Amino acid sequence: MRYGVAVIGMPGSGKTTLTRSMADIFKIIKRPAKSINLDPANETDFDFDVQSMIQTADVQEAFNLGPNASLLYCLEFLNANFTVLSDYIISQPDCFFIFDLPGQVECYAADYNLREIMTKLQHQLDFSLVAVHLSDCAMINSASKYLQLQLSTLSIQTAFNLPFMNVFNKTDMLPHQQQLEDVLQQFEEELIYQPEGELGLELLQVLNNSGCIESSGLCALDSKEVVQLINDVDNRVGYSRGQLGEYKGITPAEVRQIEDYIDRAYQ
Ligand SMILES: Nc1nc2c(ncn2[C@@H]2O[C@H](COP(=O)(O)OP(=O)(O)OP(=O)(O)O)[C@@H](O)[C@H]2O)c(=O)[nH]1
Ligand SMILES: [Mg+2]
Repeated sequence: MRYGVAVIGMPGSGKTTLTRSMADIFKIIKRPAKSINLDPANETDFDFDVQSMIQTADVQEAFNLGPNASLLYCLEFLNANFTVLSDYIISQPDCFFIFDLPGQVECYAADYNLREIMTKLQHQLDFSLVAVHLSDCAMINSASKYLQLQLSTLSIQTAFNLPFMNVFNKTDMLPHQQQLEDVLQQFEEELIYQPEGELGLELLQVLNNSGCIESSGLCALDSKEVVQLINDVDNRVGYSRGQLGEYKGITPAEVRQIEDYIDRAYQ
């Protein structure tokens, strides 16, 4: 069994920041981990980068395509050449994998390649995966935006055949240090006053009853919050600390130090 987390979400929501924060914490807690960039338009500096296979700029030029169509082309190419990715993963035994995925909704709503790639990871490489879906708190400034965002998240969730964690990132950007729950509650109450009030409320009820859009908050720049997220991810994928042999060859005092570091995230 292999373990990993797929970080998805809208452009600019903090996927790459979270990928890096998790990789940094894995170093501190001595968990062997690899970061995999599956976004052909991302920055570089990953252990495996899809841009070593194909680049959106080249595709745009070669086929005279726009940025979105060339992104979809790259994902199709990656899917067709999945063995390049799988060979890399197989060459890295006993590692936890963090996948940084593209943010454009087209990749999920109107295309099947990312879903197929995730399914291949599960079925061909025996991955236990969870999707962490990020939304940007700063983007939800009205009740109707909130509803829109939750519906779009639901559509992405249904496009993926994976356990799903819906996370509002950048909680440090909430105005006047408000709590996320209060902000979301306020939007839910405000929905009644929207022109499409009844429809909005009914949609919200469907979302709540389905239980699939349970949200939590995060600041991807705060290491304590990222440690807590990692613990939630571990629970969702069924990973127990130490399982990848991260505590082998270190002294009991060093193990204690790591446990203390993790415990401090909850204080
Ligand atoms: N204040 C704050 N800024 C954040 C947080 N997470 C990410 N950012 C910032 O948000 C910006 C976008 O972050 P990225 O990690 O590049 O977002 P992304 O989702 O990878 O973006 P794309 O790959 O372009 O879709 C950067 O300036 C980050 O520093 C957070 O929790 N709080
Ligand atoms: Mg990114």
